[in-house]
Amino acid sequence: MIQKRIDELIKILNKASYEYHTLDMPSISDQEYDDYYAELVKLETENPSLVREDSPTVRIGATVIDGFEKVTHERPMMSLGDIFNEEEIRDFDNKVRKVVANPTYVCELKIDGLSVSLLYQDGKLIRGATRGDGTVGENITHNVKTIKSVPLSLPQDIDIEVRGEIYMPKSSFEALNKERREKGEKEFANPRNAAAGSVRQLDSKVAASRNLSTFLYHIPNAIDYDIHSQEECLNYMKELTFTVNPNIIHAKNIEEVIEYISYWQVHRPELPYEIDGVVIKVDNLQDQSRLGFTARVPKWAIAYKFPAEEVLTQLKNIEFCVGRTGKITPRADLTPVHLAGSIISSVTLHNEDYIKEKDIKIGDTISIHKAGDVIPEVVEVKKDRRTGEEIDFKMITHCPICGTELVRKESEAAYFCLNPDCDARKIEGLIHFASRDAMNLDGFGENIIEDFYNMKYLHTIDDYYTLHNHKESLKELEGFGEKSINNLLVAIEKSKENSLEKLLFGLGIRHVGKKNAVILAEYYQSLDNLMEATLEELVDIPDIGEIIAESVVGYFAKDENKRCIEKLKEYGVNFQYIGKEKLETEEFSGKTFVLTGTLSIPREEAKELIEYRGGKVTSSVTSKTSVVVVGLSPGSKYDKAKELGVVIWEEEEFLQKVNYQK
Ligand code: 0OX
Repeated sequence: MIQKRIDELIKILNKASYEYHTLDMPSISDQEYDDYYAELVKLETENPSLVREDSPTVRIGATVIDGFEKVTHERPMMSLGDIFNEEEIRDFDNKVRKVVANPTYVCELKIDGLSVSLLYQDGKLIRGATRGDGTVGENITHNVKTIKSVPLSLPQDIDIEVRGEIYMPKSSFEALNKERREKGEKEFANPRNAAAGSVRQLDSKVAASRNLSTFLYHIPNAIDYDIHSQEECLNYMKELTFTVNPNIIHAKNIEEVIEYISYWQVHRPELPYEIDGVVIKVDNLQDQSRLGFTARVPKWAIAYKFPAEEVLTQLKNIEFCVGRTGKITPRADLTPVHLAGSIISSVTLHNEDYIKEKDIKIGDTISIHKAGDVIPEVVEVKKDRRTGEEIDFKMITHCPICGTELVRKESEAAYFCLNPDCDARKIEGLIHFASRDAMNLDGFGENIIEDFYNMKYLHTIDDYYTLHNHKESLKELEGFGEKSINNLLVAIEKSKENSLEKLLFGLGIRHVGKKNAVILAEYYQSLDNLMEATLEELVDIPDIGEIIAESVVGYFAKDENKRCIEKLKEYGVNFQYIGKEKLETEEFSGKTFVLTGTLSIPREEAKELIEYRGGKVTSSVTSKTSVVVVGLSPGSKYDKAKELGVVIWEEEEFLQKVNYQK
């Protein structure tokens, strides 16, 4: 009689728990649940011999173990290979296609938790285990039983192993850290660490209090259950009352996979749990078997990882770069790491003061992030990782290229090589002249310029315009043919028509950046006029201060610069301000834009496309922002835009509006 009532109560409570935690569709009220639960507790307390293993009362976590027992997985728990970009996604598809004619894929969100194996015998949960090294894991049954979305018994009395992820929802993670902060306890770095820390507790009360959850995605021997595809496998797990992630899709081809990834890259912040990528799986199980495994990972599945926004790496060395102005910039050589969509192997350390302030040493582990979404920057040194082997930074005293003693000017943090004949300075000056915002000499990369410099074809900027005289010799160079030389010469010819501000910026006058070059070009209209400008006249121009004015006058006073400009004129380089015709459009004119995330075109180019149409680009999102253009992996600006209700254009939409042809 009592046993019957206990059975009834367990059935009601487990069903209610399933509806609440797995289906998200409760059918009884919390009060009703609590009443049934209280009744069950009372009956079990009075009749301890009648307590069932799958009673929801085990979830309170009353078990304390004295150590983690090792368990050997019957089939190894595989990990996944990682990929990071579209090219690698297509490579994966191509490799699959070599074995499978028309593969279709299942795309799953890659839950950032810890893998778990759940073992059921006669429909009852008998063991929960961590992945461990893939072969041997740890028995965490006592903790797994406290997780409300894990069924303690199944609707069928079967023997089965299912695998998936234990995770901590973002909201529980925030609440847990708040509580720990208030108690003065160390906070968890992320939800994954918090989840892992929770299941590695001997006392299951801790795990019970942590509000962990699960998504299941794998049956290792699915074939034995007459399952033929990953999709069927997921459906079968749903039938067995496991929680399966609701955002999984079946993709007909790799294009649909890429679309799914792009979507979740943007919408990831809206999820109540952390994901770190997307898992792509060949759907058909027979195809999976044909593809097989490498030593470590399946060949039929792969993890596309979202670009990390902050990563750790090791600072291997500090080198010194000499800029065109002679400025010496220390640069850190890093162990290459993936960060926000690209591989980073170096980061600027700006100057000596910066290094001292951040207490950076050679050999340190540092965290880096992308400042303004583009340029990588050091966040901090992980001092707790120091071994004592790190080497103190020491600023150099002489130019690493020409050996001239460096000078630290008053009021400047940087050191300078003041030797005007320093090779490094000259090469940097030539590179600057050819750059996109200057004369835009398409095809002139840093290596070509350095080679031409070393071969003495290119020493000063006017030499670009006599390169055609060396065409025959250049053609002999390794890696060059008639076509590539012609392309370079065409780019040079084309540059002769540039508007004055590009030339002015390209001259590399100190303090005359892109913006000041436009101001001066607009004001003076021609280089000849500007060359005659006096200090007094220049400082009268709004936005032109004394330092800039002095630098301009000083530059044109030098004979070598005058000679160079004369030659440019002789070679037919345009000295007049042409300006840009503007194409004002309603969608852009007078509007303020913010760019965020990784765009497929250079940011500068996107900015120009907007400005050309009469829009303005600013760096932060406010209520005055008209449109936010989002690329891949947008950061906080995207969240802010949504919060303020600012119009959001995905990059594709933006490119369509500006008629951009890739
Ligand atoms: C995840 C996740 C991890 C099983 C077969 C190959 C690897 N973190 O969300 N792993 C797998 O698949 C395993 N799928 C996932 N969705």
